[in-house]
Amino acid sequence: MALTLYERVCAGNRRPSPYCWRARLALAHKGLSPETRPVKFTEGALVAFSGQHKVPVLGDDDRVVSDSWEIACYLEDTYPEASSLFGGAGGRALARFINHWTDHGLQKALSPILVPYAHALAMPEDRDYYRQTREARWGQSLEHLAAKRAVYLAALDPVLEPLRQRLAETPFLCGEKPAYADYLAFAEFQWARSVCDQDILAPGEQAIRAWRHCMLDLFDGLARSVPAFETAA
Ligand SMILES: N[C@@H](CCC(=O)N[C@@H](CS)C(=O)NCC(=O)O)C(=O)O
Repeated sequence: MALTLYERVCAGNRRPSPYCWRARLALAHKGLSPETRPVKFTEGALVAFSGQHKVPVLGDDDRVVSDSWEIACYLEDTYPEASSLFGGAGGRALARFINHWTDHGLQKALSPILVPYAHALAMPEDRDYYRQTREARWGQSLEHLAAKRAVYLAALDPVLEPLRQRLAETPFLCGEKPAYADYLAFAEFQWARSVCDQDILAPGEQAIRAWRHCMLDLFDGLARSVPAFETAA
């Protein structure tokens, strides 16, 4: 079996992509260690064999899967004997809901805070592309976004409330042990840790902090094993 994960790489070998962290953690959950292939923002052609240009892309012998959700479902269905990512059909449906909340809630709130930092840590040859695409997406300059950091941090606060509430109840979103919903939300914090030297959590954010530390320790410290800003942990 030859498993290959194509994932985003930035300056200093940083691995900031939350989508790629979803896949990395899902693979680790299944006890699988892929070979990783770094892909710069301007190297989308490297994964064109998957029929699109985004990462993550998983190669499993002659099978190719793109999109983090498709990868999670592929792993769950192809490696059913390993620990479950979802815990059954109902769990899969709820994990998909958390996927949508992460994309349209958590990530949407974090992006205007993190994008200016991510630009500074993109590969030098990727920076123009990153600036152009992100400024088009946000309809304003990166400098404008950076100047409004405090506003965006205040807007993040209520978005974190479901995490706060749930993590005050059990150590992980999925209960006593982590599973895919945890990887979905945690992957966003991996992005923060990878690019941002400022702590995005308020000092009193105990439950989310404790969860992040547990998540960083999983799989022999897989999420700690990449270059990052400890100040943001
Ligand atoms: N829905 C996809 C989204 C994948 C995605 O947007 N990946 C980013 C990782 S940085 C990407 O490749 N972006 C390409 C770009 O910004 O040009 C998934 O869940 O995997």
